[in-house]
Amino acid sequence: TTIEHELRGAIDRGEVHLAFQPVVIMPSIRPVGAEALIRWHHPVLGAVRPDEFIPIAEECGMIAKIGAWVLHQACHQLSRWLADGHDVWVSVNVSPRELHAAEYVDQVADALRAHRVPPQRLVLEVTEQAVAIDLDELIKRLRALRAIGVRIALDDFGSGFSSLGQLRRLPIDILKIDHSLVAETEPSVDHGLAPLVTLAGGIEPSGKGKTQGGPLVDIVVRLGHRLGLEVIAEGVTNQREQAAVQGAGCRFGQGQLFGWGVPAEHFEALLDASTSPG
Ligand code: G
Ligand code: G
Ligand code: G
Ligand code: MN
Ligand code: NA
Repeated sequence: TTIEHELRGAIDRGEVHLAFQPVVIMPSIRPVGAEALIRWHHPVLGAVRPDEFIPIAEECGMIAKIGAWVLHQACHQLSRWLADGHDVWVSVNVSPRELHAAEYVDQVADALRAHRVPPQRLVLEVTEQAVAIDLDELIKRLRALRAIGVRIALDDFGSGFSSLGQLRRLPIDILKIDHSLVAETEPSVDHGLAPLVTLAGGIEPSGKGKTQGGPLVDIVVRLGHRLGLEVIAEGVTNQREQAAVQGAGCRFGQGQLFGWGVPAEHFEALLDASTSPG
């Protein structure tokens, strides 16, 4: 395809960059991390979405080169922010194909070393699709990655295939709740009880009564905490959803309400603004 052909030179031509989407702690909404998201702007094709080109890169064997580039860019930015004194982490998305490659663990260790990044500042996001390939193989690979000190997040949890039994076996640190479960949250009727949610940071309850999570969000947050995991709600698009996931006990959020992916300089400005006095 045209995309496959053009993708081969995209990195060398400088058409690719990373956007950083803030992960915030609630309710203060301070940015504490960022998810690195690849962006490709082709001079003729325009913006090509990763949904479109990542699967092609996986098929044609280019994902290793792209993944290595993402890892180095992410570590490069992270090292600068840490040097500036920011308390921040960065996550990158890892495709199942990358995880499958025997040399992947060494590549991660090399990137950390090259940029002098403390391993625990890097988070690798793996999806339920990786679980579908070979669970035992995946567990081995994740153990090896955690042994070098990086943290592992299970991405898009609740969107797909993995069973609760599999979740319990996975050596992970963070659970990212899929936006579909977050969108399920809805305001409940007022039973005249005291609100369970402490609304702060200028948030107003929408309508009367407390805002409740959908049943699945409540259960998944509790499950995550029970397994000793940090939990991040993804795809938070409005204040009602924020109040709902907070009410469910979720401490971290990501999504349109807190900001889309932005260039590194913009994310740096957000970090600076959140740590400046006053
Ligand atoms: O950012 P956006 O919504 O366009 O991302 C679409 C999909 O592409 C998401 O599933 C996301 O995880 C994936 N994606 C974004 N950046 C990367 C990347 O650097 N590597 C891989 N493997 N997937 C990515
Ligand atoms: O699959 P993954 O979780 O990695 O996908 C991340 C992508 O989700 C981001 O690249 C971004 O484009 C998209 N995204 C981020 N925040 C929101 C949101 O609030 N709503 C929706 N619909 N998509 C979001
Ligand atoms: O940034 P721009 O004006 O091109 O955004 C166009 C639309 O896409 C808007 O509705 C915006 O909310 C949404 N959007 C912006 N950035 C992202 C992104 O990174 N991922 C996704 N899925 N949607 C985005
Ligand atoms: Mn992700
Ligand atoms: Na997701």
